Formats: sequence, structure tokens, C-alpha cells
Amino acid sequence: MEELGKRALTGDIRAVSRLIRNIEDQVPNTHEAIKHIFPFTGRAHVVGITGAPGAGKSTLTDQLICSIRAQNKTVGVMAVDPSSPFTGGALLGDRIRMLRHADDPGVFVRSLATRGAMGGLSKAVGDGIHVLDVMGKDVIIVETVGVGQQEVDIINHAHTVLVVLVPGMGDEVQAIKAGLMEVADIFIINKADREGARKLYKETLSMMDMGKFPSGWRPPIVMVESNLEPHTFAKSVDELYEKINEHYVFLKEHNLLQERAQLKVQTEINDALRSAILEPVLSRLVESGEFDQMVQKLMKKETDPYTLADEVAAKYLIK
Ligand SMILES: Nc1nc2c(ncn2[C@@H]2O[C@H](COP(=O)(O)OP(=O)(O)OP(=O)(O)O)[C@@H](O)[C@H]2O)c(=O)[nH]1
Ligand SMILES: [Mg+2]
Repeated sequence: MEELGKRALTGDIRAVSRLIRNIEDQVPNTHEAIKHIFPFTGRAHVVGITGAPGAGKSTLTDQLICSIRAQNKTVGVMAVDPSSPFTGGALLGDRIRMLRHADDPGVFVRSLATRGAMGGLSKAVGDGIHVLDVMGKDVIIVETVGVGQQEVDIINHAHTVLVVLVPGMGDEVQAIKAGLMEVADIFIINKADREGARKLYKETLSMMDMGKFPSGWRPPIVMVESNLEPHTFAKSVDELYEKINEHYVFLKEHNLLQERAQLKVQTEINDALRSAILEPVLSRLVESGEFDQMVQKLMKKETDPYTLADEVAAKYLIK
């Protein structure tokens, strides 16, 4: 596994693909490869793109690849699918849509479909970013479907978070509810050709007017439409890329990159501890049948969850 890590460091596409697949399948000793590459991570600009299913994230990403390549930078894309049974078809769409970049060695696109249990998805995303990072990609785009907590978690892994809103979905309300206002570095009003786009723009703007921005960065709102003229689309995405770069420069100039990096490693140690401590204990409890017994006891109100947890802690934790 360490060997895979070494080969990934040289930019070996097959090794990188294997690693991403192992991360996806949660092959246990994949950690050995990550241990090996970790010292070399932290070079890339990680951009998260999130929004409701079908908001147009992949269409945007595909075009963003062009803008990034036009500046001679290399790109790695990871489309994260937290619930593969439902969005399996969409994943296929991702691949097809970005196929025009398939022959470009400066572009590497992969999807990551993995079970989300117990921070597993977060761990997989973090590790996947590391792999794309050490293979030498300048910019890494992580597409996550905005479902539940997922969209908020991207802040733990990305330097710049793009939130895609589309007209006619009541998104402005959803965005507040989901805590997206706090995580967005740039808002994108997508499908601007659709009715209600201007209204959504204004609503987002007035929401911004009420917001406080302790860091000093006020998230810009960019309107994009991919349905009309390809040239217009390309131009608006070039502008979006400019904003993305501005944000990165802002982070650097205000020493905020360190803050994001710290958030990232905090998340990583959390995820790693879960996987090293909580998961093995839980699987032992499940395998021995103790977990079932606990459930039965709780059903009969013979005890409570905290007493049970204390008992498990007493057994496994050295104090
Ligand atoms: N009207 C309109 N449709 C668009 C626009 N951009 C994308 N679409 C369409 O919206 C649909 C979904 O686009 P995707 O790019 O796959 O959206 P996504 O957010 O990646 O979708 P998931 O990954 O499944 O969540 C496709 O049929 C696109 O053709 C736009 O600007 N205007
Ligand atoms: Mg997509």
C-alpha cells in the first residue's frame, strides 16, 4: 500500500486511480498510503462546489476546468456521491459531461461514491483530496450534492466554497436553513436563463446585506447560465474563476489560509480517531452480539444509553 503512495507521488495515474478506488471501497490498509503521502500535501487550492441535486454543478465544473486550463493550471475533480443507490445515474452523467477533458493530461476526473456512515464520507473526501494534491494538481474541485449535512461539511475540506442556487426551488430559504450562508465564499445563481433568476439574485443580495462578515470577505454573487450561447457561458465562468482566485488571494493575504488548514486537520484527526477507536469497538460489539443485547435492554427500558456507553468506555478506555 505504501508502494501505491510512492507511485501516487510521482503522478502515476494508475496508482492514483487505484488509491481513489481503495478509499471509496474503504480498503483498511489504504491508511498506509495516506501516511506516506501526508507530508507532501497542502499545495493545491481546494474548491468545493455544492448545491441541490441537479443545480448544474457538473455543468459548471466542466466549464470551470476550461477556465482553469486556460491559465495553464492543472485540475483534479472529485464528484462525491453520498448516496449511490439513488444518484447512480447522475454519476454516469458527470463522467459523460466531463469527457471532453479525457485526453488532457492536466485534468483528472473521478467520482467517489462511498457510504457515509460515521464520518466515513468525510474521511474519504479528505483522503481523496490528499491523493489529487500530491499527484500535483494545482486546483482541486470537489463536487458534493447538497443533501442534509453534506453541504456544510465541505467547509472542513475546501479553501473556497461555491454554493450553487437555482431559481424556482425556494433555495434562498433553504440556504439559510441549511446554514449555507455561513459556509459560502461565493454564491452562484445558476440557470440564470430561468424565470425568477433576478428575483433570486436580489433576495440573495439582501440576505448578504443583513449578514456579518467577520473575516472581511463578503461573498460575491455570480450569475451564470449555461443554456444560451456557449461563449457567454464561458465568459461568465471565466469571471467566476477570477472570483475564486480573488478569494484565494484574500485568504493568503489575511492569514486565513492557516485557519482553513487548521479546520481541515481538526476534521481529519476527528475522522481518523473515529476510524481507529470508535469503529473497531462498535464492530466488536456488533460481532459479539452485545450491540443487539443493548438495543433489547433499551427497548425494555432496563437501562439507558449513557449507562451503556459508560460501561463500554470502562471496558475499553484505559484511565
Ligand atoms: N435551464 C438551464 N439548465 C441547465 C443549466 N445548467 C445546467 N442545466 C441542466 O441541469 C441539469 C443538471 O445539470 P448538472 O450539471 O448535472 O447538475 P448537478 O448539480 O451536477 O447534478 P447532480 O450532480 O445530479 O446533483 C442538466 O440537464 C443540465 O443540462 C442552465 O444554466 N440553465
Ligand atoms: Mg453532478
